[in-house]
Amino acid sequence: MNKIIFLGLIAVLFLAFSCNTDQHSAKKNETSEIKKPNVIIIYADDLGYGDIGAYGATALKTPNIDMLANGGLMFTNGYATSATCTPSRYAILTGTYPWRNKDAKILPGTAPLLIDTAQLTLPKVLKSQGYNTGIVGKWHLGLGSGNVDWNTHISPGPNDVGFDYSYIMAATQDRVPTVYIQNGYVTNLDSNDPISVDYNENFPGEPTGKDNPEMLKMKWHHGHNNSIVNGIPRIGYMKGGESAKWIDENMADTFLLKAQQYVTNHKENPFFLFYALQQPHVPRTPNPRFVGSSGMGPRGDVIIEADWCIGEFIKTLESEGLLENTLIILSSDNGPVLNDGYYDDAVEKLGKHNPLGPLRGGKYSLFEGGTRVPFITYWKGKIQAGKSDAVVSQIDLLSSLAVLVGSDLRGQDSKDYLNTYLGKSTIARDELILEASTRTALRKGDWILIPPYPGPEINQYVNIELGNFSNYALFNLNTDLGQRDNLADSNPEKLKEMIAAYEKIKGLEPQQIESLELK
Ligand code: NG6
Ligand code: CA
Repeated sequence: MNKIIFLGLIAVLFLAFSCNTDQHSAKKNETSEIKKPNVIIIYADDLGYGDIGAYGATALKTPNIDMLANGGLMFTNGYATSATCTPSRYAILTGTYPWRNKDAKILPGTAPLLIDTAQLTLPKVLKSQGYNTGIVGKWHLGLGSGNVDWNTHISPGPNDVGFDYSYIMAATQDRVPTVYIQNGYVTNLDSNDPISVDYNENFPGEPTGKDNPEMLKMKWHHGHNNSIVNGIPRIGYMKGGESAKWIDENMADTFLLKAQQYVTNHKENPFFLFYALQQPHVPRTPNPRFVGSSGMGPRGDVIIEADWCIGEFIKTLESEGLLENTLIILSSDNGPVLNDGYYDDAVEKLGKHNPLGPLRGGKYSLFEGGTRVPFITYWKGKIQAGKSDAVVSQIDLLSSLAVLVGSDLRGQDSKDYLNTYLGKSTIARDELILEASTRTALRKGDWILIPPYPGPEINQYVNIELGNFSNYALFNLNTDLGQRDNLADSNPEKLKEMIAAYEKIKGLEPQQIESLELK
């Protein structure tokens, strides 16, 4: 009797197993026939809403970005989560609002990794669906877990939060260490000339921008007066690593080449590439090929250079036959700034160009100019060319791309707007928290609520209006895109509704609401 049951069980198991393998192979055939699309995010640094031809710039020519904008979907209400870099990058990669993480602010080059290695990230989502994942360019999300030794394997870093391949600069072009790091190792490092980095104290005998102006080829305006690398004074002190130091004027070409190589090496299988351009962040160091190309000095020249890089990169996708199966998303991490710490003629040679377009504020600002950025989706043959006024945010890319690649994973604050990104729907994000250096505002429909914050109205150094008000400010973007008309007093009903919505998202207690109102 027992034997019969046993044999029966074996038969059932055998059937179940063979059925399962049949299903499995059917599924495998299906997926190998329809190859999953590649996903590429091209992420500029400090590129303004008005810096691109398609968005209205006439003095600056950006034909390659315009090709993406005119041949794809150009969003006029696309947002970075924040008006500075680190928090925006944190949000696009984690789908979590940066104000939930108290450390998500502009980081020094020695900061530990900001993203928890256990946290869900966009590259992890794609990896879970069989994608190879790569990042080339600016990181600025911290490395290691404190006291990084730059002379050995640097970890945790991008390769521990979902990227299979990384070729990065640690922080910004104006911060040390001024070296490239490939999969956790500083490239071209001579072990006899080890790197030391300190953000508090200089190393004995090392020149600085402050004390050695005669050594500078670019002068500092504010900050940026610590170690000198390639004649450019930086933020932070660095010693050693001579052979590993980057050449600023070659940075664009270097990142482009690595991005192209990544594509070529991974073209056979689905891949995700985060191509994080360093332009037009300071110090602006166009390759000699681009010097003078804009007539606007280095800031304009590096935008022309970035546009060229994007053109070359697209040519690679084209020649590899990948354009029809690749979704390209182009955006910027925050709004524009002219003088961000160096004398580089950005203000003096601006002429009629307006990097903000119709917006108010700029980088560091709670006004629209801080967070509303160029935002383009392009997919040859799949996305119909057009313009979209739908409110979209980079924070939603994680969950939307999860849907694209067939994953059930979702980010904490990230929602699925895939069809909006693909132009199949006009559904917009209903509520969006905007952030500028830990201050936050709310966009809901056409309305913007800016809570009261202490501090100056203008950052005098960069000459940007920050959006600090002594009381709640309310704007209607439909009638007042430039945010000149504060409707808080004349529209108390709307103000109340917006405050309630804001507090609900931010999760503040009622007492905190009162104290904010009284400020
Ligand atoms: C600021 C720097 C600015 C820029 C910014 C980061 C000074 C005075 N200013 O602290 O030059 O580096 O940090 O920019 O040091 S971001 O785009 O990476 O957020
Ligand atoms: Ca930036």
